[in-house]
Amino acid sequence: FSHYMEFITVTPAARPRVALIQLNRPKELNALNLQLMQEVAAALKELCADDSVRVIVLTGSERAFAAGADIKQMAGRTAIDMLTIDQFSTWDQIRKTHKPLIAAVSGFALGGGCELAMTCDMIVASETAQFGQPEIRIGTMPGAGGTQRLTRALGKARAMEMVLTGQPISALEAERHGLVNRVVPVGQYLEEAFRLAASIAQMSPVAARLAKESVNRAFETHLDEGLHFERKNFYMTFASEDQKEGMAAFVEKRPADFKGR
Ligand code: CO8
Repeated sequence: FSHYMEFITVTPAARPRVALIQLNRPKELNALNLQLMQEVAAALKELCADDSVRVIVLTGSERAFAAGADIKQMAGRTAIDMLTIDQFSTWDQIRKTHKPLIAAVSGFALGGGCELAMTCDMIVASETAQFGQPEIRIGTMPGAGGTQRLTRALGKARAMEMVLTGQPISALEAERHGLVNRVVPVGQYLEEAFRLAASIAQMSPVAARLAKESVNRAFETHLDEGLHFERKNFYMTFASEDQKEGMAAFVEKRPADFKGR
């Protein structure tokens, strides 16, 4: 089934075990107003609680993944308005989604749109995708992780150039620098994202959750602490039925049937 919020469309069973969230504010190129972001966070929460969903794909339209924060909504705000609105608590909820989250990006991924794509675990891009942080051109700067995530992905010099000039990069450049997983023709980006999602959806959701947490940890801590964290999560997989099933299936030369227990 499919249910509708005002600015997004959620399809819990878009593919077997794969849900789709589509940003759906086409006239504004999916500009991310506060309500849209709250809808995304609420949808993710619901999909995370649904055992039939193992992987989530987040997409926009062919023309725009998202053209950034809603400039018209932000234009008159004061610093204290921004502080009290505290929109980034919504972003923090999105970031903490424990199921694998894949962005399927076509067209504009600018400002908050680029940051939203980078908040996902992986990015599948169409050839027409462009990634940029144009905030400097409107007298501000990235606020939802752009200066941090671009710098980690592209290195200082390139991130600095993007953030200080506002000049976007193409999908192919983004792929070359490891910002996106792959680039495909525009007619195929969503299918390709579903294909990637389906391959992950076959795995143990317990192992996927612990592995995702561990990879993310690499960005948050030093090596010794990261290795320690990884080891604990690795041990924890041995508490799952899925680990027993996975290894038994290997020995018995049959496909594994992971239950998420
Ligand atoms: N906010 C509000 N409306 C927008 C936005 C936006 N970010 N982007 C596009 N729109 C609207 C346009 O105003 C226009 O509406 P209307 O028809 O009513 O005038 C409609 O979408 C179509 O846009 P254009 O006519 O401009 O379409 P073009 O094809 O000529 O240009 C562009 C497309 C290049 C994407 C252009 O629209 C543009 O430059 N948009 C703004 C991009 C931008 O600066 N983004 C950064 C915003 S700031 C930001 O993201 C801060 C992030 C930190 C916090 C994150 C919290 C969410």
